[in-house]
Amino acid sequence: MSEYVQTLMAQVKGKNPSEPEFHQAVQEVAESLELVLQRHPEYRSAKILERMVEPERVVMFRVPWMDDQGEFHINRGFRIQMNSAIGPYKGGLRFHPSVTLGILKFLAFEQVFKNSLTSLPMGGGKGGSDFDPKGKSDHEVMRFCQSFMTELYRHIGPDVDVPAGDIGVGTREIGFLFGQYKRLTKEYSGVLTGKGLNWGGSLIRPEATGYGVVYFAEEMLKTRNQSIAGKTVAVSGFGNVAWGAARKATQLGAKVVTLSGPDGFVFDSGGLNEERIAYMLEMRASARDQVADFAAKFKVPFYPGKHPWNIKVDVALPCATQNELNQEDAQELLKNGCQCVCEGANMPTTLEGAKRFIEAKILYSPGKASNAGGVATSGLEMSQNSMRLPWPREEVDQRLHQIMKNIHQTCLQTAERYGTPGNYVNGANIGGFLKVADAMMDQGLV
Ligand code: NDP
Ligand code: 2IT
Repeated sequence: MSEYVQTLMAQVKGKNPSEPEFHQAVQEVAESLELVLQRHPEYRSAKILERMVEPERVVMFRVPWMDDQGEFHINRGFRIQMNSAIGPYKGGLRFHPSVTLGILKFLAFEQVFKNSLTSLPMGGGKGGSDFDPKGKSDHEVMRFCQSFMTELYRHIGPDVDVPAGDIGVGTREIGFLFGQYKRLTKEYSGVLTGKGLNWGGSLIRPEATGYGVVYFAEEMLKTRNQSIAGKTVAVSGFGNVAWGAARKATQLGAKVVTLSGPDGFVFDSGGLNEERIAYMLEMRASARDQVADFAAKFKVPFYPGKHPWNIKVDVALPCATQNELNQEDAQELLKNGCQCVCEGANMPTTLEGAKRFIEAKILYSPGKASNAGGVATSGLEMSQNSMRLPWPREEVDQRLHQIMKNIHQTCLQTAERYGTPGNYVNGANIGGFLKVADAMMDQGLV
């Protein structure tokens, strides 16, 4: 670590104590950016990175709600408006008991670079709550969402800040949030993405993140004259992103042999098929939050409390959550001959894990590049809402595919240009940074 990064990290840690995930995300980016700051001292003297680690605005609020038994509950709501240099704040909402200010700051920070990479005009933001959707009824989720939006609505808008889904927030929650926004503002607008198809949503948005991950993996494999067809693939998670990734990888002829949940992982040696992929949606909707149900239904082995990284696979797609793949897991994957790790989740690999992949020179892409298809398709939803014209499935899918190819090219070319060919982490961080940094320079002291 250079002196510059050390000083920056000391400042970030001092100012933002007890936010280890935020420190981790900043450190990864800062280490890549050293290459840029050496060549462009103007960014350094304008303190662009120092500005980028400070959110433009943080909103934190009380979310009171009542359960079906009449008991009161109080959760905490957040929206981090990180950077609006290239467009309105854009990023998901996460409902999970592990949500803290630091988790959302790491996600908002990542989102700034990711959204820039999509080449669409979107700034970065993230929000959510420590609300636990597990085991809650539809009515309880609705009351929670209505209460959450009753505060959030005054801070967002179609040209201000456009939230979407993330862990624990899917079409059902977006529906309840949208309904409440409309009641409070009298406005029917594209203030949220991930909407239902009948009320302003875009075709392909539910599939987009996972499909994009696989499109990106395919591009990476192409650089080594390979393809995902015929490859054995480990997927973690069983939520929205894991579902899309499993579906597209299977469609393209890969054999997806694992899924995971907070309870452990399943090993399906024959590979998933349509019926099993459809069952992922049922599992998610059940709110039971366990992948053991899959093992019971299809009579495949279940490994409680374990991650799927000790299985022999060609490709790994971590699609569950942050820091789910550590140094030992990385070594295990490498030992078993894994050639490609393409992140679907945000920051699923620890810094040490990522280092192992980079040293081994396998194909390794950070989530901010390979999972950008979700927010890119959110951007396409915003365009369709503004035009008041929906595009057909093929058109959205084609655009998504092209965006993923472009992001891949940006990463590859940028990494090369900055003297680290094949390093997708540097490519993504630098590629995402340059556009935002230039916009900030143009806009004065913002
Ligand atoms: P879902 O809620 O659909 O699924 C999340 C999955 O991860 C579930 O299996 C969930 O189980 C598991 N999970 C969540 N938190 C933890 C935890 N602390 N420990 C273990 N497992 C956990 O979310 P998504 O599929 O939407 O999101 C998955 C990842 O992809 C996240 O990192 C998200 O930020 C990222 N992402 C999502 C996008 C989107 O458009 N939805 C776009 C780009 C990235 P459980 O809830 O029981 O913990
Ligand atoms: O992490 C992410 O990129 C998302 N959860 C999607 C954000 C969005 O605005 O679609």
